Amino acid sequence: MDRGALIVFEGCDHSGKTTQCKRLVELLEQKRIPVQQFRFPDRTTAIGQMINSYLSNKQDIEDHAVHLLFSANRWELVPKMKVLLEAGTTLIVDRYAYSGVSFTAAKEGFSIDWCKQPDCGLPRPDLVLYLNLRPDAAAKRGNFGNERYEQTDFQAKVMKNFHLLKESYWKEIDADKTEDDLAAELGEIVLNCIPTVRERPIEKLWC
Ligand code: NYM
Ligand code: MG
Repeated sequence: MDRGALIVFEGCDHSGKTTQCKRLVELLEQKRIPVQQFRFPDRTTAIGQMINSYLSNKQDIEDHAVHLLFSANRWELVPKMKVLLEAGTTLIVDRYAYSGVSFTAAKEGFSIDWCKQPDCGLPRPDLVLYLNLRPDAAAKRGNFGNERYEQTDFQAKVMKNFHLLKESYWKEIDADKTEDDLAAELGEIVLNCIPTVRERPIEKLWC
């Protein structure tokens, strides 16, 4: 049985990740390619609900502890992700461990290296689509909301961290274009990627 591809979207807020994930799922469905969408944090689980109350400022959680909760929220979905991948379903994932590391490492006293440890061994994406948007272009797309981390100076640190995490299987995409143009560009990249992973084993992230 040919496996599906694990495709992750990363990028700063307002870069268009969520919209483009949805467009991509629609495209694959149209082409009858088995696909399922994931998003992290997945706020529907018990751990995800703790993360949600933290992000919406209803609850304070110590910085190391919340980092581990974000990671645990990925690990709890791994069995489901693996079953789907092995059954030939392509997964389109809105944020992953790179957001986990980039956001926590933007806080005082956290190294990139420490932040990576809990996510070591997660299924390694076949492709990371990093949507790159300058902060001024992102700002034009709307104001930040009220969630924790949604401040310009913090986001600038997050963006620097993302750039430190780039690997060979990342594609950096200029997101400063129309939704349709971006969707067409991403669609082509993903349709080319899926057939190339069919017989490749699923690798482990950061180890
Ligand atoms: N975030 C997301 C983290 O701090 N660590 C993580 O591991 C992940 C996956 O949560 N500001 C942050 C990034 C976002 C926030 O994400 C919620 P979204 O995509 O707005 O639901
Ligand atoms: Mg958000």
